[in-house]
Amino acid sequence: MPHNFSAISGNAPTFTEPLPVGQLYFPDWSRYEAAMRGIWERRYYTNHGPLAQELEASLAHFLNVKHVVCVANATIGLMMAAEALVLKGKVIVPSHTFIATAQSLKWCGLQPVFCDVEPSDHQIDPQQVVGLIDEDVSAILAVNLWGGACDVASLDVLAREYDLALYFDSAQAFGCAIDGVPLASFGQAEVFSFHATKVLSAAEGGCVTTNDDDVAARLRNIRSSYGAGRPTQVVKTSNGRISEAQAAIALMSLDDYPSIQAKNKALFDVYRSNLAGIPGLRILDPANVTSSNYQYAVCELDEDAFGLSRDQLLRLLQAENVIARRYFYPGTHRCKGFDDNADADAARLPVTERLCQVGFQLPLGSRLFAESALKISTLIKCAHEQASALRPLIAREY
Ligand code: T4K
Repeated sequence: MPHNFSAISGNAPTFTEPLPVGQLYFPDWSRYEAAMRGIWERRYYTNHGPLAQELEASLAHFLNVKHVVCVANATIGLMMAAEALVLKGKVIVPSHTFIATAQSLKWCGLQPVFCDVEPSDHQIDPQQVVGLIDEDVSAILAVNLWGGACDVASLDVLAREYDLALYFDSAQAFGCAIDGVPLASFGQAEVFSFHATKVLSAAEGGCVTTNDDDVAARLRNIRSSYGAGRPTQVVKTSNGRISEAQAAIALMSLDDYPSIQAKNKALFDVYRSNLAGIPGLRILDPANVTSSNYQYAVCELDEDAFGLSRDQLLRLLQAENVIARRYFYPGTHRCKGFDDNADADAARLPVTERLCQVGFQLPLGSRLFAESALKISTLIKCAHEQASALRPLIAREY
């Protein structure tokens, strides 16, 4: 049977340019130039400058939260949050997340206790959290994944019942809301990423949000070696400052957020309607939120029903310049530094283990347009229909 994949036959790929995952927002050049000119004129690069202050105020308004502490990236934001919450011992955290979530705990001398996620939406499983609580656990670090949210209400009840700190890695959840309440004021703190691949971009950057005055004061002192805000004694300080150039990009990105979100949703809808009904393929809707940033198109692939494995499909797509990627691989519990009890952890993490084999992300962001999302969906449909012809042509190795 003939097939529709040109690259595998040695011809030019379907797309001339690689289509990566990630938002990759670049503001209009003239706006960027004007913003950089302002920085030059003020002769002020960093250290809580006027643009950083404007960004914090604008974000506090947008997110409806009392304190926004902007930082150099979300990884350092997570480290600062753990310090500001004065955590000790063990912290319950999902393994199915970007490695930075657990790494932030390691940098703070805390021990991650890995928890599984729900098969339906990939969010942390509150039922399993309960079973993992012992006297050494001081906190739950939950992750709001894929432009959705975990079961925040159940986690909140648990944290209160067992007197644990609860904070959120909301790196992927900027702009999302639960019943109209923006993610930012849940738990003791939330941490957002403004990396280039995120829906709000500072190129590199992030913020920690909280409604707690003392946590905010500690965060500001940790961020800047006592540089800004009410002076408070803290055990560790760092350099988590956001520069003026980063803040300038983030402000432009915030202005453009409504149109970015709308474009994401339109692209997501193209995928959702055109991938529907393909045997073995499932695209995840953002979980537990009343509004989503739709910054990710995350899928699962069942090899038996689809006819090809996830990795075989990714090879085919990547050859066509569709840089779809497996996320997350491997599970954090199998990564160096966290793998001392990998097999025992794996036995407790069956959903995470499965998702490492079947989960992937499709391109979605500034370089993608509806026509390309449609073409990608068609390629995936053809991959299923022509699986038996394609299978011998695809090397099994990822
Ligand atoms: N917690 C969670 C749940 C997270 O998802 C993340 C970050 C964090 C914490 C930590 O946040 P940060 O400390 O990073 O603020 C990316 C990002 O580096 C990372 O921010 C993100 N999550 C993670 C899920 O993905 P990669 O290695 O998968 O993506 P990367 O940088 O290779 O970019 C994707 C594609 O975009 C590539 O094909 C190349 C292309 N690209 C990338 C950049 C940066 C461009 O064409 N231009 C660019 O400027 O990690």
